[in-house]
Amino acid sequence: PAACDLQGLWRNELGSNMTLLALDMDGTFSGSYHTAVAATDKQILVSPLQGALQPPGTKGQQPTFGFTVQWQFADSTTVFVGQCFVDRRGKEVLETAWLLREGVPSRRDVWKATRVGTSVFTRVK
Ligand code: B9F
Repeated sequence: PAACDLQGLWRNELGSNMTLLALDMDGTFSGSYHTAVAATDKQILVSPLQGALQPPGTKGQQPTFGFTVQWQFADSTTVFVGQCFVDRRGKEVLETAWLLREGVPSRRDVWKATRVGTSVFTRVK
């Protein structure tokens, strides 16, 4: 199969949408993230992301990547790491894991500051 292309519009199992822009020369990229869920009363805002893609090796064309989302409506940051897989029909999926760090008022609250999960993105466009 052809190499995975990160650029485009992706959606995960929660209904969150993200747009990844074209890669820079060095494999870094930017984009935007529109989360479908937030567990807060604050209004959800589309938030910027910055990432880096590992160049695909000579054999595998299913590269790993990471990106950081800087939430615009909370003192919180989510990082995603993942790998882009392409099946024989050319369908791409991003298999990811994430860590969400919530801003807490003091070190006493650090124990509850991190959430973890996995997420699968499929291409919308
Ligand atoms: O809901 C998060 C938040 C941080 C502090 C107040 C609200 C920000 C959005 C996170 C979205 C996550 C999910 N969306 C998605 O597509 S990122 C991983 C999941 N995948 C209250 C305190 C900490 C969380 C909620 Fe908050």
